[in-house]
Amino acid sequence: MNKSLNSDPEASSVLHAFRQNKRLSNKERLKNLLALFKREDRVLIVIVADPDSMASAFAVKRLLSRRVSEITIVHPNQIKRLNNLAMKNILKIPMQPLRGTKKEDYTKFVLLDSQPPHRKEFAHLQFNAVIDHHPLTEGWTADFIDIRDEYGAVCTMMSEYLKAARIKPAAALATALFYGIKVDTHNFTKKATTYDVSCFQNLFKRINQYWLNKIEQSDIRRSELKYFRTAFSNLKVHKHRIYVHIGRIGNPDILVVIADFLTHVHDIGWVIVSGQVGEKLIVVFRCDGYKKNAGKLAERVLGKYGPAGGHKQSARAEIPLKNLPEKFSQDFDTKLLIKLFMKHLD
Ligand SMILES: [Mn+2]
Repeated sequence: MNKSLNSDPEASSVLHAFRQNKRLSNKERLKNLLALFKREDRVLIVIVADPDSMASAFAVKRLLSRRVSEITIVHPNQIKRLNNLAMKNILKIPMQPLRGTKKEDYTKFVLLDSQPPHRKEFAHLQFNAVIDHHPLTEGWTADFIDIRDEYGAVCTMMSEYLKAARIKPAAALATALFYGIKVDTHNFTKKATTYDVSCFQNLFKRINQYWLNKIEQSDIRRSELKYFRTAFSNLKVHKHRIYVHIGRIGNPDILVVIADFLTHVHDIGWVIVSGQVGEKLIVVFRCDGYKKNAGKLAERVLGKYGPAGGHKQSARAEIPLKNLPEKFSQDFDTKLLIKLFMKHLD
C-alpha cells in the first residue's frame, strides 16, 4: 500500500472502509446502515439536488420511515433546472434548502451522491453515513461508507438497498429512481454497470410513464418561449451549419434547448447557438459527431478567451465579452458568430 496513505490515519480509514465495503453483500450493507439508527433519531439527509441525489434521498427516507422519528432532506444548491423542479413537485419529494437548517435539531447526518470534501457547505457536518458513486476522496471519515465508483448512479445502489430490505417501491419512488439512473448514465451512453441495467429494467414495471414524460419534457419556462421567435428570425444557415445568436437571456439553459431542437433539422451537420448572460458570451455547440468533434472545435476557436470544451457531439464555451477581440466584443450578432468560426470550419 502507498506509504503516504498509511501515514495519514484518516485517509487510510476512508480507504479501508472503501475496500471493506467492496466485499460486502447487499444484505450486509443494509444491516450495517440500519444499525446506525435509533428510533428517537432525527435524520438530516444532505444532497446536492439533482435527479440521482433527489431519488436516492427519497429512497433513504423510505428505508428509514418508521425506524426513526424524523427525516429531513436538505440541499445547499438552488434547484434551477426545470426538469428537477418538475421531479420534486410531481413526485412530491419533500426537500428544503440547507441554509437555515440548524444542525443541533438533528442527531444523524447522511450524505448521498457526494462526499464531504466536495462542497464547503459540508465542512461543518460530521456525517454518519456517506453513500456515493464518485471517485473516492480522502481526509474524512464516517461510521458507514458505501462508495461504488463503478456504478452509473446512486439510484442503482439505493434500489439494491430497497431490494435487500424487501421494499417494493411505489410509483413515485420507482419513477424517481428510474429517472435518476436515466439522467446519470445519459440514457446508458455513459459509465454504467450491469447492476444499473438490471435495476433500470426492474424499476420499469413500477414507474408512472406519464409522470416520467412530464418530468423529462419540462425544460422551457413560459417566459422563454420568446427566444424561439428570436432564434427563428436570427438564424443563418451556412454550409450545412446553423448559426444563431439569441441576444441577452436570463438563463443559459434555454440555449441548450434551442440547440437541441435545431439538431433535428435535416441535412445539418453543426448547430452553434450563442447568447449573452450578464457580461459573458455563452456558446452551445451541437454536431452529429461523425468525423467531427464539438469539444475540440470549442476549445480551438474560443479556448484562448475563456473556458471552452466538451464532448464529441456537444460542447460549450463561456467567454467574458471583454476577452474577445475588439470587433467581436461590441454588438455581437449572428454574423459575428459566423465570422468567429468561418476560418475554423470548411
Ligand atoms: Mn450521481
